[in-house]
Amino acid sequence: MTAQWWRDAVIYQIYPRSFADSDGDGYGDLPGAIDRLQYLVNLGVDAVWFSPFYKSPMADAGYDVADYEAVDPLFGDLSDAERLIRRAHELGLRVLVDLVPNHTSDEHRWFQAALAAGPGSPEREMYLFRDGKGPDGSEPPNNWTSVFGGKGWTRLTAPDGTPEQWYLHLFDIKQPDLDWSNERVREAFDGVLRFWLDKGVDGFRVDVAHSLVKADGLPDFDAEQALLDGGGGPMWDQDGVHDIYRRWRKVLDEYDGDRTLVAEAWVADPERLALYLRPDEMNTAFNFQFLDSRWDAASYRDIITRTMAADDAVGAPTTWVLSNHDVVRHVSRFGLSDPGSSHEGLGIRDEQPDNEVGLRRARAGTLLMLGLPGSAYIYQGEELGLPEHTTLPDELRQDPTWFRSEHAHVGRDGCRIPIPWEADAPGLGFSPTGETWLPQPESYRALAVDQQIDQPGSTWTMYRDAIALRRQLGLGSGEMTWVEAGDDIVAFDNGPIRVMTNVLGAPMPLPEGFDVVLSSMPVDDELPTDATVWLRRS
Ligand code: ISL
Repeated sequence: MTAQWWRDAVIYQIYPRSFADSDGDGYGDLPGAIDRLQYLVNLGVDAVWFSPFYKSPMADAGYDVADYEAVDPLFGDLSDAERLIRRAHELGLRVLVDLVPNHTSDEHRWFQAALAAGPGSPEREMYLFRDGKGPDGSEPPNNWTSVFGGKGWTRLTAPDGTPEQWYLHLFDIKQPDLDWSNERVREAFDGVLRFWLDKGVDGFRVDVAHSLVKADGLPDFDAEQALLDGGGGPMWDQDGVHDIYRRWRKVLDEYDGDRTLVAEAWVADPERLALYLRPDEMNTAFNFQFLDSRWDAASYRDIITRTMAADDAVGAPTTWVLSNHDVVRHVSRFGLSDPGSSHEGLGIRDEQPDNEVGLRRARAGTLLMLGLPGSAYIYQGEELGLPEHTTLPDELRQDPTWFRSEHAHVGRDGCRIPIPWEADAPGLGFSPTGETWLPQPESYRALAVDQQIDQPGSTWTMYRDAIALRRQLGLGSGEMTWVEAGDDIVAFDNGPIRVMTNVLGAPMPLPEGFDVVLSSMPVDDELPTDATVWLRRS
């Protein structure tokens, strides 16, 4: 593999509880994932990113970590994680793990020690405990809210029943925020990084990378004004956060083999996001502007141009992504009237998506994405064209965003359904007993892996061919130049390939002097609406 492999890699996100179950309890696990690594080799990806598999009470599906250096029994044990890393490397796959530094679980020993030690103790200073406002401290310390809904603060009660201090949680009540101005916290995470680097991981996906540092004094703020000002508020994207990543870069650089950091940072301004990618910080950051885009050619051209320019300015590659475990699957998103409204199941509550249109656009969007220079992320199941599960019974929902938003958001369970491996097996082959922690919709049967693998025209085969061709022709490290082809066409050259996506335009004749090497749907001499072609000069 090449040096700085992360510049043009295709990385596959495994959401462990929904990927493959080996022990029959209905939850995916690490041994199940190990058994399926060959599947990823066949698909042709370079690396795998695992969402958290650490010890956790699972209030936020593992993003509430109770021990960063232990595997939750739901997924296996530490020796399974070691075996996974070893086996992936034998197969030529790199491994990224998820790092959740903004908050711990309230069941983490650091938080438990902070509770026991009481106000003013060094243990409490690892988190953001504050006295409440008002004469009896009964008002929260400021007006911040939780991303998942409700107040951003919860008040403690002492063992004798008297109300006590409040602690900040930008997410669930069970996810107290750490105080990153505290050197003890920084040192503790140096240790966590080294623990996994020593085990051989190739890098980390950094959860909510833009939230670790909060503005001094934790000031009240006007959420609407902050949005108008282009920022999210005093808890997001503060300049001080960059010191942390400079420190981590140094830790990673102590290790050989191009270890990498990818930022999950919902920073809307591409120039601000690129600051995370300066040479002494992170290497890549998900381009969520691309994920959030309307199905609109001008919007794609604008986002691609601006992000690549901002990333080029700091010498970083752009990182493309269309789906992950937090957003409505892009087959269904593209089948909605406004694909931009994808977060926490928003937008899908009152409108059933048109998944037929959505799948056409999803395939077109994928060939657009994989034709661009930079790295790209694939979320498990998108290579099968899986839609969102939009008819989950409410009583089965598990995502805290559903509960905490008081059902205003349907939550993220619908994009986290267990993968269908075999059409005719119980539980679609997800687990040996047929158990699945969430039910699969009937539409998943025809989309199962065994129905699509190596089948001409299937979504799986399109992904495999695109990944192979992209590697063979060096598209990931290519130079792209825009081609003028009309308002509704996104068209560019990348090395020997011309990529053309017809976004809502009328069918258009293919340019002369080119052969089709790959297309998102069958084409003769016309490029249909909602389709992408990869062309090569004949
Ligand atoms: O903050 C946001 C918008 O500004 C959110 O979109 C937020 O960045 C996003 O929800 C963060 O997600 C990550 O952290 C969460 C976890 O629930 C998600 O699964 C994870 O991807 C808390 O750890």
